[in-house]
Amino acid sequence: MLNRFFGPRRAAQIQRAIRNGKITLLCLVMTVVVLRGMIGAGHFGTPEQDLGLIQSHLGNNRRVLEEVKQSSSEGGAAEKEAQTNPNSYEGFDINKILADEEPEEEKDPNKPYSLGPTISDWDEQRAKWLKENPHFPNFIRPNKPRVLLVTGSSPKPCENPVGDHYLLKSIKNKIDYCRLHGIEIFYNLALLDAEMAGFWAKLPLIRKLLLSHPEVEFLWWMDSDAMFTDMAFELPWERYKDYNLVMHGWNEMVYDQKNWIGLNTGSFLLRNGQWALDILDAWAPMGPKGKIREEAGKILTRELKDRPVFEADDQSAMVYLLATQKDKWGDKVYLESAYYLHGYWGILVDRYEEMIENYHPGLGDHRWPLVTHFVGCKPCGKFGDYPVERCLKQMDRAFNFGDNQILQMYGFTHNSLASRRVKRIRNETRNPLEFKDELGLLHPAFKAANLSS
Ligand SMILES: [Mn+2]
Repeated sequence: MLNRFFGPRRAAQIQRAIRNGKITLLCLVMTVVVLRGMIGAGHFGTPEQDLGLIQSHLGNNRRVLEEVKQSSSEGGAAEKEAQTNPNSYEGFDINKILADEEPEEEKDPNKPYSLGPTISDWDEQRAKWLKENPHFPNFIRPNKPRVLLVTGSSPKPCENPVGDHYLLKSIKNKIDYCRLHGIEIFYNLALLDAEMAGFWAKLPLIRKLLLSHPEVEFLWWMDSDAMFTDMAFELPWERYKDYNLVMHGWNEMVYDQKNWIGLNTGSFLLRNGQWALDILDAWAPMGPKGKIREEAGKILTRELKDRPVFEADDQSAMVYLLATQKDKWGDKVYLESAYYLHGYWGILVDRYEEMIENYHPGLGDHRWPLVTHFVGCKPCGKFGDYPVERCLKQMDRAFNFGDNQILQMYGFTHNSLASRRVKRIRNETRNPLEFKDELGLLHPAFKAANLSS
């Protein structure tokens, strides 16, 4: 029988496979299914005959076989079936399983917005907790604070499915950096406070995490549209020992010019403490969506340099807060410009090849930027400020540029910055532990559990 359907050579192979056991046979099932899909049924007998043959050797794999049976309909009906078969993803509409959002409860417009109950003794509460929980120290070593990187995206799927793929690349990129640097990571997909949707959603989230994790010394907020492009750069923690908020920016642009791009809130550090709760409270009032946010947007556009007309955003509000209350906050805010805690993609992405040619990871600045931030690209939204093709192409390049530093640890690299494919950069060895990776990222000193020095 086997000879008739498969030819003598294949029949012999099949008989050997049967002897080798069920696992091998399961692989064969797949092969048969794929071949039949490619060449067309009938050539190997009817589906029932194939299945009968296979089934007789495979008692307990009925489920797999039944699925195979279901998906093996013949001829021109295949396309139509892809649309109607409940097992096919082709014709499925995601909105079927996403429950409609309930209408929001009306808020009293006279009640001032608040992020939560007033807390004024957080430093004391936190100090007591740290004393009682010595196994959760807020410093891993001297000058190595415990850091929680926080990022997230909308609870809904992206407007275009490709956007979700870029979110995946972006979180993979952050997981890599955080693993290498001993940083914890939190990905948020929930809108904790409906009033603070959009760029303001980070505020209630940050407050919640600071209060729930007293062991965290610094919270590092990073937008989903920002990626690490220098995997070897460790932040200069010592420099920030007397500061509570670190953002990329320039003092003159914020305090003198009141320029709305004098700092960037897409990647910043906030030290856990009473000061953080206070500045969050001072930052939040322009956030509630609707009339408040719209009216606040008008003030910000009027008061800040070069700001376009649009509703209040968290970044403009921070510039406005610092510029108008410098005495209150300024001495604890560090505006960093010595390296790219945030780096605007427009001035970086076309220089990656030049950087590879002349420099090396670990510098963090214009020679090898720590972060490339795709401000204005909005890959998950409907409409950005730049051509989609340029955004996605450059996001791929930034991802691969950073990913090459991960792959080199394992002996691979992307074929080019535009390529998903990878190639080997060295041969396998029989003594894998003798190998030291180029950047020392397999066992970097900044990740070591204990430094003797
Ligand atoms: Mn952003």
